[in-house]
Amino acid sequence: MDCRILQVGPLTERFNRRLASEHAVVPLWCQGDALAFLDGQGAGFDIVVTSARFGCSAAMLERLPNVRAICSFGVGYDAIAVEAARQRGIQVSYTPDVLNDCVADLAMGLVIDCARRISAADRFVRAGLWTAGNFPLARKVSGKRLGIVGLGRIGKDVARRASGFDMQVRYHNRRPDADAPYGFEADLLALARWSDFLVLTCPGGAATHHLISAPVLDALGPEGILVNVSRGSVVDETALVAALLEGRLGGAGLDVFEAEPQVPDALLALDNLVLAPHIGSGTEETRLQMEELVFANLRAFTDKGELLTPVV
Ligand code: 8YV
Repeated sequence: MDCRILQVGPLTERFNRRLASEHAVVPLWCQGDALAFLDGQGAGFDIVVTSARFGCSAAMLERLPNVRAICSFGVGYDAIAVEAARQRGIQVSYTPDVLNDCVADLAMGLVIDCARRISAADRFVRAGLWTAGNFPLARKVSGKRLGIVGLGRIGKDVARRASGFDMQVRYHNRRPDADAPYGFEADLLALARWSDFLVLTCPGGAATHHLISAPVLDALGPEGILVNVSRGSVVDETALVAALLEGRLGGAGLDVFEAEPQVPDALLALDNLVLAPHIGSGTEETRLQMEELVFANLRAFTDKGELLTPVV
């Protein structure tokens, strides 16, 4: 089937080139005002190719009357108007599973970096401070208590890694997972009080918006460490900044932010914080697998009208 594809934003050079060589593609980011362009040309597209970052808003979808599939690069689909798509029978695919390892690896990296202060120690050595005295003692990781908010596929991979560090693991979900060998905590505040480390691996979107509020941060407390590899929207960032500045929270490892790539200035000045620029899935190996999965979905749709990894 010949399909006209609207690509919402650029991915890797390799991906952009391959997509353009295999399909008739229009790059939306090169068309000036996106909605004005779609007002005129939107009816000409059958498939949208996008990513977790660029998404596909309801306003865009309204201007794409003939679109039948949205193929997204990424596991999060909070930026895609999934409900509007469902109502119109538009299929949506994403790239689950292939990035679990890398996101879970980064979560553990942030846990260890926050506790052992590897990044801060690196800054200490580079600043020539070692000759003047020893680096302050840090905090142990092995054997500590790790709470997981959102025990999905990535959360389970974090839990397995934490078990390898002899950590105790408990989790908070909307419902207990009968197959999970970890303690379920229905009360998020109780989980935060129990945890030395609270790791966020839940989806973004309206259901989890500001789930991590001032009371949760206070429950985690001045020795507690928050690690966020899910979405910036899950944390009330203003409350987080205040808790860190006032010493009510021990530290944080953040890969995601509310208005990324903007990071609040107040965070940049703090040393009990590890900041990463949304690199959870950002390895050569994983990004290649994510790309391949987008192309496999496109092929399945153009050949058989069915997506391989649909959002359900
Ligand atoms: C993005 C992510 O896909 O998968 C997700 O949900 O947040 C990342 O892996 C990546 O930043 C490209 O948008």
